[in-house]
Amino acid sequence: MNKLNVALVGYNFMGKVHSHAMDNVSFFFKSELQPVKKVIVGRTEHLVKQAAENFGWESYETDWRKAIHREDIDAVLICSSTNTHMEIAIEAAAAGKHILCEKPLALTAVEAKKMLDAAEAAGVVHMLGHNYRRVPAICLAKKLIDDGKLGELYHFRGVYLQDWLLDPQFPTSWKLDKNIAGSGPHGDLNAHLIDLARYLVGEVDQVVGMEKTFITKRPKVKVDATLGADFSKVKGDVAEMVEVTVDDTTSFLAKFKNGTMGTFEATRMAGGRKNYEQIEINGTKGSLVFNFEQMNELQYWSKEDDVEVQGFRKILATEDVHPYVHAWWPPGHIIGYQNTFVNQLADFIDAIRQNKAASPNFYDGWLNNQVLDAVSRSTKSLTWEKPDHE
Ligand code: SOE
Repeated sequence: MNKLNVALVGYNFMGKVHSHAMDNVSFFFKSELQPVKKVIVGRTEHLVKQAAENFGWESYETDWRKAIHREDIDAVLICSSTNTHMEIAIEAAAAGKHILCEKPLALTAVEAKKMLDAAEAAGVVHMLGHNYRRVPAICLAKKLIDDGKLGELYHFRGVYLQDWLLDPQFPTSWKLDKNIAGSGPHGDLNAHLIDLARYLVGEVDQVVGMEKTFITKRPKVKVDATLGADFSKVKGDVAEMVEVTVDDTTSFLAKFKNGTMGTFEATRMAGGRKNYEQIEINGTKGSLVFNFEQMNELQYWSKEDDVEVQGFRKILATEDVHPYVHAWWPPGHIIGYQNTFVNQLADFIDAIRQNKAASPNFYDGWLNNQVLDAVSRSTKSLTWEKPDHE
């Protein structure tokens, strides 16, 4: 059994879910290449030390450069804030390490292109962490579309709704700082919708959008409060009020190159919506609906069904014929959020083992960043913008 020695940069939510994937991938996906949790990286020593213990990493490091330049490291998982992605990825590529980077790839398309160029020049495997492509129901949607079951596509309708910022007293965090995150739910959530749209429908030609920050100042507290933080514990600990420099919501219209019309909406202010990522695609012959809150299901309507029984049918993507399912449980036994990261890691390892391109990769990340940037430009120019203007 060959070993793939891994360094993980970041130890919060994404660091945790990628650590979980590292623990489980070899158990469920048999491969000649077995990943090893060598070193986890974070700036704050006592926290990264704790994370190393909790998540079972062999060692920890407070300087990412030291970790990625270690001779024994083969691959780097980048799960730190968006503003750090470019520097780490470029240096990791130059050091010959394979890279799996969280989304959005970079703060801007210009940065993303530099990452792509560096990874291609070094000849390393590069992958972008859009885990929702690894949901069996989404893979099934892709197959149905590719098989022509929807006919010519008319509409893509995507919403990604969360509500964790609804309370104006919810503290600020790096995710609300434009210099660190690039944007708010636009880069955090629309990036996922754009990825699914590019995967299922095709390339985006033009966009026009609007964005708004409803709560312009939020309390700064001594701990970083992001999704999942126990707000009740940090509420009394306010140091000062600081400006929110990202959007609370961004919506946009898109025209795809193949003529499909798209609408997108991402927000953290939709009360009652937790991780409501829903896409609907309508074509000449059929329609599909997927919602991550019921991630094992795909709704399919076919115009070719007898009229008297026509209606959306709920397909459970839990059978051996559906991608990834064979690796998990017997048919009908559902999977969850964390499993998508295991599936993703299995594909990353496979790409390394076979020395082939991963998908989505930094090229996809570059195109995704272009769409994000074009939408942001259009919110200022108040006109249609083309993603390929960077
Ligand atoms: C927070 O909004 C977040 O964790 C995103 O960063 C993830 O990409 C998304 O999958 C769930 O929500």
